Amino acid sequence: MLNVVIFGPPGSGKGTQSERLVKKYGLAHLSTGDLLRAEIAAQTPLGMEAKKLMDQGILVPDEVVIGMVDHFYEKNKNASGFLFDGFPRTVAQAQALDKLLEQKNSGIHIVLALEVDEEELTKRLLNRAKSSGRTDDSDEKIIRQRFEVYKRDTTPVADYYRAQNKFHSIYGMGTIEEVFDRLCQSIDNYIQR
Ligand code: B4P
Repeated sequence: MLNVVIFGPPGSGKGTQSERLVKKYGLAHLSTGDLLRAEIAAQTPLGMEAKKLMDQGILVPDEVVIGMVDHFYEKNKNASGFLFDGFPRTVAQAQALDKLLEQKNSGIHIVLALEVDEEELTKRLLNRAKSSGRTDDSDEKIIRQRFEVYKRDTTPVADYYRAQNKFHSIYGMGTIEEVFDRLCQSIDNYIQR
């Protein structure tokens, strides 16, 4: 079993790279952003509540996200491994994930953190807004708010995994293929060690 976390600020390429990584390594793709957007599209009460927060660039409450992750994990429990994309985003989520995996006699093996500067992140998000229609991408003020939330709530997650010796920093600038190659190199090194 291989359980990977892909980590990084908004627009760093987590979703983009995850799509490729799950194909190459045969992993189940758990994207909390995609799960939340599916709830919004289905107009569920959870989705309606989440939309209000996401449109402001704020995180959805931990208990809501953890509940969704539990459900996804149960549905895919026979998978040969998971790629966690955009989750965990807080230390409480990281602790809940460790607990969930522990119950299944498993754990996180490797955390890959994409490093991209803010100017490039803003460019990518504004560019995505043109085709995705995502409200959280279209306004620079909301984008800045997402960066602030990331620094305040999500960067402590990096220390959480550093303390477990699982954290790997990956240079996330350059083409999608170049970044993909760097990610694969880290995973392959882990598998072969
Ligand atoms: P997410 O859906 O997780 O997404 P993201 O952080 O916006 O983007 P990602 O890093 O995946 O970027 P992508 O590859 O698409 O989160 C959205 C919101 O959901 C959060 O703000 C929060 O409110 C909520 N949420 C999600 N998970 C949560 C959790 N666990 N707890 C609480 N709340 C949660 O790349 C962006 C763009 O860049 C794309 O257009 C892509 O084509 C482009 N791109 C990618 N790599 C590139 C490269 N190398 N060069 C040029 N362009 C590139």
